Amino acid sequence: MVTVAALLVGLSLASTPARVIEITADSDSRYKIAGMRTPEITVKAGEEIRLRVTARKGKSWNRDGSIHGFSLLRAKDRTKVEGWDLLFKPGTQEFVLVAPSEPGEYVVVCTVICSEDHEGMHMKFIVLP
Ligand SMILES: [Cu+2]
Repeated sequence: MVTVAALLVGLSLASTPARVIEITADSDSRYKIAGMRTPEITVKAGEEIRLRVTARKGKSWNRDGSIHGFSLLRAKDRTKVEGWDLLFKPGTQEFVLVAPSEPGEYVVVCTVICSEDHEGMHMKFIVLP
């Protein structure tokens, strides 16, 4: 029994798969997360994230076929976080990303004019120390 327990601990330390965060970029120009009335993403600084996105077409989209975007901005000055400027095609897609190293409040904004309600497509993003 002792041996088995030690083995299990060893395995859990050795493999730390990226946490999966599932969001929907919906046809009504809103981000949605299952179980949350107001979608919000919380991560740890420097954490590896697997972002799984299901995108549904709104009333308009980009010429390259992108139907919604996801750009991470620092809340204090609205500057973009490098590596977090994504574009979505219809359907489900995954992105492996590294959370910002600086804890604080961020905001996700859509970068595709996806409908007349596009300006309302944003959500809070918190980075914990
Ligand atoms: Cu959008």
